[in-house]
Amino acid sequence: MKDILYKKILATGIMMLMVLGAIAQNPLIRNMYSADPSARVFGDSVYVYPSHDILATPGHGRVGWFCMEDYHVYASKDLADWKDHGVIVTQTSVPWAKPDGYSMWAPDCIYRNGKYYFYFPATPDSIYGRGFAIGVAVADKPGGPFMPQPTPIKKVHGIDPNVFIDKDGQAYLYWSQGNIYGAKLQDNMLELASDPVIFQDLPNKGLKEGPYVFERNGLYYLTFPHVENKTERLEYAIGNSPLGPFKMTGVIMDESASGCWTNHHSVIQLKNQWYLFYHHNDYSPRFDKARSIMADSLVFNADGTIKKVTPTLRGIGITSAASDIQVDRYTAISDRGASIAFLDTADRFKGWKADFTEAGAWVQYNSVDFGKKSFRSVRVKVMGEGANTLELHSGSITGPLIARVNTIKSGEWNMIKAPVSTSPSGVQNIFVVFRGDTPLSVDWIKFE
Ligand code: FUB
Repeated sequence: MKDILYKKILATGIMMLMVLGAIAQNPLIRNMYSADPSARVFGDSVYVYPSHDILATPGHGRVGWFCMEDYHVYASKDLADWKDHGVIVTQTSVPWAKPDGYSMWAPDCIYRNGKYYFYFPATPDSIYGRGFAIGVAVADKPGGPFMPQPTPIKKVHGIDPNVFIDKDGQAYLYWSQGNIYGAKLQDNMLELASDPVIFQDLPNKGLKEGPYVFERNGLYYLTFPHVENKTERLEYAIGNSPLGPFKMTGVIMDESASGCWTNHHSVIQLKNQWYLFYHHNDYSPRFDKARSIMADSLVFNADGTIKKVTPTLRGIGITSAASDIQVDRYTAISDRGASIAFLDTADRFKGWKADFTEAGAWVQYNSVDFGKKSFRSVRVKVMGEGANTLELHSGSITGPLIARVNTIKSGEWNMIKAPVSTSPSGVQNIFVVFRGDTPLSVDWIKFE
């Protein structure tokens, strides 16, 4: 009986995890905080191994500081549906870590010879020294279960492990502790095969951490967060080999507008597109140790340099026209008369709404998939102080009219249905244009 109950609870849990999918916008994780995303392409899926920020309470971590006790892993085949595969490592399951360290900072994971190696920092038991040590947990599948090794990696003290395997099969471990370090890994992936080197020629002033190395067209990119001014921005250096020397080349992402002190990232290529995964504190604007992971496209110039990435709430997934299209997570917005605000400041995980105040204001939302079928109507979730009109266009503000929606005066959210005049096909950028004169809030739109 107990068994049946347990199975039912497990099945419900799994169902709930599946329901968390269908996101397709930033932040990628919407029911908890997440940071330091290490994204990897394993088979036909992208797996993301982030840190898991929680809020410290007296006796559980240091109040007002980073607080992390476990790791989850998320996976997606289409960059739109992200599924939580659950907890893979906890501070109490690591033999060498302090069980109440709450310091499971930025991790990484890599595949080699049929096994998945998950690298993570934590506060070790005092016999392994002070500060941070880095350990490994090993699994047969990218979603775990991961088995932590009994001891941390020898000669490695610091945070933010990153692993890179070169074309010749040699694996390298990178980490940070003020400076950025690198060393060869043995074939077993559990021990160093060379003495650590400190990368020179990187900025001397301002904290550097979170190294992430990748190779493209024979160039080796050492990318890392660095405090050039007040908070971290993502920078990169290029070299001809995995251990450098690396020459400072540029900035991948500027400091966050919200003032989040940290950023931490990873870079992947999926099919022909490159992506940058990073974090900001969108769900927690007043406390930057409660962060959320994001992803945006990354583009290279012909000479191999990287174009600066602008963070967006739109993110990277294609959104089905038949799902809730959260237009507040826009691609672009008019200079005046349109803005976004939290739906509920007491529960920011509920997300945002788009507020329109001036006729002609608009938001652009890219990559909506209308497929091949013809949509007949659109539903819009709105609330407004008067009757207004919204126009939905495809391609541009003056592009083909998809629908005209007449809203009603109401202090509560209403679902307004309107006929579709021209149903677009394929993947389209849509524009929501406000044609009213009293404030109107829009939560989402959905085609039927
Ligand atoms: O998440 C804790 C620490 O903040 C990471 O290890 C750093 O890279 C920074 O993101």
